[in-house]
Amino acid sequence: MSKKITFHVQKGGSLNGEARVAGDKSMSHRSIMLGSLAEGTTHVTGFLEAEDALTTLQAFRDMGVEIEQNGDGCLTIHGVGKHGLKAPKAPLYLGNSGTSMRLLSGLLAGQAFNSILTGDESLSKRPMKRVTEPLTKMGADIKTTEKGTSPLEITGKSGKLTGIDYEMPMASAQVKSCLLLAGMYAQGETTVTEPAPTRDHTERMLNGFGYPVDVDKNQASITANGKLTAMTIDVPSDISSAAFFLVGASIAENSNVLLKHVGINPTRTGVIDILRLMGANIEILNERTVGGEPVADLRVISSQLKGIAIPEHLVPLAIDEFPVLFIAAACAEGETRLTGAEELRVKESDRIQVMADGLQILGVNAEPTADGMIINGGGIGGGTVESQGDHRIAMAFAIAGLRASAAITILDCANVNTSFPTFKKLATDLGLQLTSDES
Ligand code: SPQ
Repeated sequence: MSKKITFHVQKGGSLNGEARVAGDKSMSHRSIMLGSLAEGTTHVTGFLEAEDALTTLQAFRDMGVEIEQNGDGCLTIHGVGKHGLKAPKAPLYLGNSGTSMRLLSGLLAGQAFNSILTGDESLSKRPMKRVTEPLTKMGADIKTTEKGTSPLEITGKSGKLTGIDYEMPMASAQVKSCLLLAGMYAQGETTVTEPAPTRDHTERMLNGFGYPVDVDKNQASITANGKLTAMTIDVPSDISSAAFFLVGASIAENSNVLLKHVGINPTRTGVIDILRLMGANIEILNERTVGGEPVADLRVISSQLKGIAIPEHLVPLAIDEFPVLFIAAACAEGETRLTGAEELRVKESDRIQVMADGLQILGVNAEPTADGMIINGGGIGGGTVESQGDHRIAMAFAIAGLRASAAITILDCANVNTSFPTFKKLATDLGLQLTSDES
């Protein structure tokens, strides 16, 4: 049986000092995938050595790729080329990681071997038809459960996929990336149109590896005519992990935190825009470009936040930050209203319902809606809340302790290790009064 971790956070305190948070999870996954398909040896620094990205790493080892872990986020990937993957001997287990499963389904659909993708309880409930339906239109053969969930049984259709022109019904970087990876093995062109901008790390990294992807407004197109040439990748810190401290230092009195080397790709910075609209004091310092991705240091100082109607165009640009943004809203003056965020219901947990349940236990006036939440700020009380095994919810409620009127206990926190294993250490070093126990 896997161990259960409980977080205990004392009320109050402030956050002060400097931190470099964990490497970007989305880019870490993609560095393994594209580095494996490249010709030559790819060196990665800043790789996120956390469970999600490590399941991707293991999956590629299981498909015959030699990957050296040299410690401290440094990897050497001995690429096997676009057609060099080998059949895995057993089903590929992808743990809690939606990104691994959805991107791999596209990549594996066009291989010369069959594969099976499985995951943990949470991943086994997440919708996969959003990828299997368009892949089927391309000629892929993928079986899901009747509910459209994993395990995914993929019959490799090497040389038999055909490009499509696909308009995504939802703004999803995972669906877009899945189809672009399948398009690398399809006859003709594959074009994906997104209803709103989503993270573009796949497109940027493919171009970095020398594989042509055409991006025109909200469309990305790819063909099978290309190859990946090994490169060096410096993965910046994950803005989704930095977000806990952007909110924490904003809501806690007398706080002043400098977050170093954070990725500020414009498809990821919605959290900064939303917090600034709420009155947060966040400075973007020392902007630079590292390996084709914009990076900066972020200084955040305490401020009294105010409630806002969150502009819908910012929702996909901050999609993973809403659990902690709900904590910011609970500490803000007045009403915060989120709409257009129904995608939150199909993440590692139903992030609208689970956050609303926890906030209500803590005495916050939070009303879940079909596509968002209405929160009337006015302070946070103490109590015991469930994270439902969702890493981002566990960390969001830990941050809530900074403004709570009593201690908060958070259940089922082991999955913090999927994205941010150093969270507890960094948070306590900065001043959060957080302890944990295991059972
Ligand atoms: O990998 P997973 O489990 O789907 O992770 C999450 C997260 O909170 O860490 C979502 F729950 O991030 C996704 C993100 O929500 C990572 C991602 C990517 O790397 O492409 C894209 C987003 O998902 P989607 O479905 O909106 O494309």
